Amino acid sequence: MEGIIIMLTKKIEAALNDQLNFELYSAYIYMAMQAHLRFQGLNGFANWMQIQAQEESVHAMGFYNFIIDRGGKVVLKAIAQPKTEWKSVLAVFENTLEHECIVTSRINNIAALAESEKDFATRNFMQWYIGEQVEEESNANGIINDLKLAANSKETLLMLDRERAQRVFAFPLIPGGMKAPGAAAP
Ligand code: OFO
Repeated sequence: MEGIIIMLTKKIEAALNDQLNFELYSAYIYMAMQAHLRFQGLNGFANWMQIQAQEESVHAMGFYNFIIDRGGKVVLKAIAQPKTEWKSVLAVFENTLEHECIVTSRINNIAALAESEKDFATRNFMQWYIGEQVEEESNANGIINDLKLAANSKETLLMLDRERAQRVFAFPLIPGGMKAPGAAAP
């Protein structure tokens, strides 16, 4: 059996390619939110979104590399156009949370599919994303709570904006999905 890769089923390969596209779509959404926030002069929140978009690109590459490692074919599809306007900063982050909940249910569906197909390598790979989604939802929720507490206070909004300027990019190390230059193997 040496040298033989246990191939992905067509069903799993399609689901992983769809999620690769959805992660790129996530990056695109957060880039659109970043552009909107920059336009409003909220550079701290925009910084938070820029890092969010960078993380999503790495999440996408995780799927990309995993598909290849399992002997599958990566198929890139068109990325849907994101929204360009939101009525408030709160609306931006409510939209973020809403989007992350959709991502969570998609990730769970792939994990469930992998279990039903007895593809335990894919099931294991999805575990990192399951954990990541807990963090993604909690981060968005935390910012929503802060923004609700700020209510209509411009001073508090500016303070929250400055806080978000502190966020720095940390390369997400996805077990089984990392081939990016400079990324240490986990
Ligand atoms: Fe990829 O975690 Fe957000 O979408």
